[in-house]
Amino acid sequence: MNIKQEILKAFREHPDQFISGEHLSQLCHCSRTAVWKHIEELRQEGYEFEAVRRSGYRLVTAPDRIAAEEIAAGLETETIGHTVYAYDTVVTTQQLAHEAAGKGAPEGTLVVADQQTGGRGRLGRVWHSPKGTGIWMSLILRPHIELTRAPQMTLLTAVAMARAVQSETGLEAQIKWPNDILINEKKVCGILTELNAESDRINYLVIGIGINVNQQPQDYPPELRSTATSLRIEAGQPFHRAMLIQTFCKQFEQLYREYLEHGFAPIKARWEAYATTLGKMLTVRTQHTTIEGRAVGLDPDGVLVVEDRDGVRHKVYSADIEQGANR
Ligand code: BT5
Repeated sequence: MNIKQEILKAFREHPDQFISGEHLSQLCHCSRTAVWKHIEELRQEGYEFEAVRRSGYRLVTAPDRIAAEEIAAGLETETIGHTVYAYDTVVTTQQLAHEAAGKGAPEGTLVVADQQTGGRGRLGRVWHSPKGTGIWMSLILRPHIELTRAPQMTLLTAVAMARAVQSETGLEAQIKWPNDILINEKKVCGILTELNAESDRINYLVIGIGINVNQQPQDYPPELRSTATSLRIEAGQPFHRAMLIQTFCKQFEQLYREYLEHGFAPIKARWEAYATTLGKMLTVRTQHTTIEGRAVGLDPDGVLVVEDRDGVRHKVYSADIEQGANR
């Protein structure tokens, strides 16, 4: 951590409190002049401090930036989010994460951008990623799991994000199989899991996560207005994106550890608690066929099981689903 990160961390740990220049200089192992210089720099970047003689400084507001030091200050994880590459504008964080992983970026590395000009969804679809509003990030992982288990990571990520949303905003999130998070039936987050593998060994996974945080309705193109939402639209207030990233990292790390130690079963149970898909009538479109039926559950590996009108059960590994009324 550099001095600026140490300073921000100290303020995050003591919200609304004054911290003396003396104390900050001890924490950061630097002179009081250096503390003052860094606080001035932070002010230039949009942080607002109140300074009171003899009491010290108090952080009044932090800008909604997703810079690496903003994510590092107050991050409570051991690996997830410890290395962060933060950018203003990129084509897609997925590509940059693949490149970083190819060069040996460690497990838990996050690539984050303020804007994507070529954000992508599954099957070459477009992910709308306007500037300064959402979180567009890709997480690099190197799990020792079989290739066929990779889709479970999408489900795990969805649970981690649903929990993070709930704890940061109080909003109730639901998961639509396999990769959507909904609030009040509108899409607030999408997940795209990509992998690099040799024979049946995973070299690395890149989990792309796009979450709409501070968009207003007019920020969406017309074709998304009836299906997409943001945390701000749902809660009626903006949120600090770096804090949501920190909470997500913490939730993710807990679930990921549980998964590596105990397998998919505990994740499955948690996923089911958030699922909006189960028990519903669905139209399931895979690359080869369309099935209409009721979602009866996940099998132990996380594959969706759909029962059609003739009572035949189909295992659905990857598809788009449209949800209908309860049978
Ligand atoms: C997804 O695909 O939902 C996966 C989205 C992953 C985005 C992240 S952002 C960081 C990383 N870098 C990338 O380039 N991608 C990842 P899919 O299930 O195929 O859904 C795509 C569909 O969602 C589109 O066809 C639109 O209908 C809709 N959509 C696009 N942008 C949206 C947005 N911002 N909010 C809600 N819905 C959106």
